[in-house]
Amino acid sequence: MADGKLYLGTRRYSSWSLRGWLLVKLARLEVEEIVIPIAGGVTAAVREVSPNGLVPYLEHQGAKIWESIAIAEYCAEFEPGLWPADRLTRAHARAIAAEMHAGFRALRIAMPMNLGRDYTGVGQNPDSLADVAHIDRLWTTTREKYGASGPYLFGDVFNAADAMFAPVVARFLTFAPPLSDAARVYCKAVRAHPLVEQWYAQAAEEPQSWQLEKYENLA
Ligand SMILES: N[C@@H](CCC(=O)N[C@@H](CS)C(=O)NCC(=O)O)C(=O)O
Repeated sequence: MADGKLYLGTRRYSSWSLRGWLLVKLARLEVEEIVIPIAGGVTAAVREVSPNGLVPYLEHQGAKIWESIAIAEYCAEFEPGLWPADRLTRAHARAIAAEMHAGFRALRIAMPMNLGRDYTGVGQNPDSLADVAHIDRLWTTTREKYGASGPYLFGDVFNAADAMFAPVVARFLTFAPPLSDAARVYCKAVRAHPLVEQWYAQAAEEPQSWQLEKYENLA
């Protein structure tokens, strides 16, 4: 019996839904997943259920949580390993996760998530490339300092920071902007994570009628 509901948007496109879903799965919350096909702007069905009119939106054991960064903190109450145990390392993880939540707008506009297309070389402009370079540096310096024990940002555990950046990995795989070798290796590791694999597989099964012209013809 489910303890609540997780509202998501079209898996193929909804980068924020991917974050929320990964966090909920990593915390092993038992919720019913409700996928609403998004309209590519304002989706009436999302507005009807979600307090901020956006997905992801989580209802769990009486708690109502929107905004993916708040979902991360809520999930970490059930699975503390979502953040690193060491205080200073945890501070860094929270800082980069929050930076992702707040920023990289140029990248998000120029390279919208689409799990089913190859848009190699599309979406590159000075602002989006500056975001790409900044993220590459963030990943590389984080992995150099904290990631020695494994392939993820903080080593062998795929944590909340990885969940926040997973849709960026998806964008980089679709749009193939210039990346360092270290960033490429990180992208491969995230793509190979079983939950990311599951999300891609479920996205591939969505009805074609959910696809939106504006995201399918960027090239
Ligand atoms: N800041 C929000 C962003 C959520 C967001 O923008 N979600 C998009 C889908 S990726 C959305 O719901 N857009 C409205 C719609 O499609 O109707 C969060 O962190 O959860």
